[in-house]
Amino acid sequence: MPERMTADSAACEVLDYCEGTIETAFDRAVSVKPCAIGGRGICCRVCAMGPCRITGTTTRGVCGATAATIAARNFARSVAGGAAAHSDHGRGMAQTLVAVAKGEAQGYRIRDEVKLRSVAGYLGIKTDGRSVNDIALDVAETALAEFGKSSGEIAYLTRATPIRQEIWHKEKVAPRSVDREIVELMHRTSMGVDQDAEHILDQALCAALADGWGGSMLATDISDILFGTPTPLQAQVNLGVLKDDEVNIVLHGHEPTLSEMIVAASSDPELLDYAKSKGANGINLAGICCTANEVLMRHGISPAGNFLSQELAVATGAVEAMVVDVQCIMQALADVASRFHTKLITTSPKAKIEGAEHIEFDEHHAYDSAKNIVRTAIDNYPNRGATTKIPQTDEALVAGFSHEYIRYMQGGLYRGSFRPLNDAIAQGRIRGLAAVVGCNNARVAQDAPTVKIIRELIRNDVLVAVTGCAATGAAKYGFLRPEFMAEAGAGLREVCEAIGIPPVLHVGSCVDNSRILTILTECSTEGGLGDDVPALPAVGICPEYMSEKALAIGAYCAASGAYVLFGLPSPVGGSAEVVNIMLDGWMKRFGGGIELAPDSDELIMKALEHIDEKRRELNLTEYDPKRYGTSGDRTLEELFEDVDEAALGLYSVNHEPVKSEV
Ligand code: SF4
Ligand code: MSK
Repeated sequence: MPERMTADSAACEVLDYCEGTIETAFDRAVSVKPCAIGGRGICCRVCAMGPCRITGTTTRGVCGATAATIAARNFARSVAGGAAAHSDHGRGMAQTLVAVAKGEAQGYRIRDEVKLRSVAGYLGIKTDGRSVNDIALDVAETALAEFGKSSGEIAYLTRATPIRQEIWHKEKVAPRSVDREIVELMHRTSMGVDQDAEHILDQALCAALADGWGGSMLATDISDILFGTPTPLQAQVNLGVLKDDEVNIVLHGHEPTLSEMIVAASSDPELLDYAKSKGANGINLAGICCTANEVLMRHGISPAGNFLSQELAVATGAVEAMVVDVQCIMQALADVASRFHTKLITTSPKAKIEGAEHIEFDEHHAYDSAKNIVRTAIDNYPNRGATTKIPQTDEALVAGFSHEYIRYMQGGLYRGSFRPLNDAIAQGRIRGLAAVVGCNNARVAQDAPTVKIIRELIRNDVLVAVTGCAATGAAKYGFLRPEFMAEAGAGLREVCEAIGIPPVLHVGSCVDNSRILTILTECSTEGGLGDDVPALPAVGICPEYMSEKALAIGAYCAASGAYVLFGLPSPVGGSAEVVNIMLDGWMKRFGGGIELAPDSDELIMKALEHIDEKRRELNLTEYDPKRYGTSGDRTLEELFEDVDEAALGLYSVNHEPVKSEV
């Protein structure tokens, strides 16, 4: 039975062990039947005359609301929830930056001054002759205003292409501020307000844009300022990263503020000695969900798994503490933890879980909070059972491809640009770009759609960027190793091997989908592939979405001109009108739209068709999978084996052609 629920052999191993004794989300997905009406977006609960379910001969709610209004309202409220979650993360980062700039945040410092200065530039803040802390304070306070101001516009909108900005203004979806647009969306979707599906969805796009180009982008930028802009580094992934002889602390949730301090505390000599005094050989950190991505990208901390692995990590019996902050934390973790010695520790003033121990994190005393948490985990080590069930499964990965690094790797510090990438796309070496993002969902086999889609895309010479739990999913199967080239098409392989990158680039956590907006904008402004995002041979795919945040991301990507495919049945499937607005309607107005298809083969086909259509519209070389033969390093090595030594002299050791004497 576990084999059907996950593609991950480590997860299977733990599920086998849990079967019949420890209940997990994999079991509840079988016992809890989804609601067929709510699942299609046509159950309305916004007033006490309902819930009104539009089914059978019922075509309107008690107030007369139609299926289209109800489905649009439901979708819009999900976007509001998702945008609020990610943007509140961004606000938290800005608040931390205020404290750091004022010298009131214990343990933190500004690690990336270059990024601070470029963010100051975007926000119109002067930097010449000013101290780092002065600039940082202005950046933080201006960023905080981006959440609450009630007039003007989100400042980062100017980072989009000029055409995109014009479209947003013409279509009246340019957001004023994050809170303003989310509040208006909640207002407009309450009983008896906005009752035109397209008009409701416009406000959903507006709130989503406030998240993508506001809250989330600020979250990414300020994280980089405080903790460093990611560059590639190596780690391992999967449950096998837990250690039998060390204190295992799993960091789970989304925000990097506390986890950064725990990383520091875990190498504190005093705590390492304390761990030894309890019989442990060290302190081992691992991550789950997007906290995992944050500490992976900046410190090489290995992820133990993605969303559906959270209970399984505890069920290994080897976790002394699972430390959680906000988002994607299953309430059932407390039950699973109670079956073992594991302490579930909540840390955010925003989130408590019954049965968990609450050690509230305070950024003003961050290092003390972190040490307290690590000490609690160490104290728990002697309580571990005699045997653990850690699957001996892990996989190597390379992560940390910030958009700054992607630019850098294409020419270095002084000549970095997106030109080589655009050229490779124009020549058909790279057929197109795809962002494969999002969650796990217990309704589908963990990782299976994500892995299938990524495999087919790279076989078809599509360069893939991954974020969130899809990134961890891809990593588990080796896609994030530079040596993982066997399955990539010849053109893609040649480009990746020349630069030394894997065919699948780990771009970050869920809030870092904002980095994908920047990458798409850079490709558009570099030239040669049109002058705005809709012209690019590029798609976004979210094969296993679960969270409202994924819908907010899909909405801001669509409004930014991207064609976005989701797996799973449509959450607006009960209204053909809404389905049509979100695809054809948005495509006509914004050049991007959202389409849902539960079948992975269909998603792959639609993605490749879209890429090829965009190539034709740009008059690019027609993509031919055979054009680059069997190009790549292996072919070059074979070539060397076949030629004599004199011919080998045609090449220098670094494979650069040198002048022949002949
Ligand atoms: Fe029913 Fe209308 Fe109330 Fe929704 S708003 S619950 S459709 S009466
Ligand atoms: S953690 S939002 S399950 S990607 Fe970002 Fe994973 Fe989705 Fe949470």
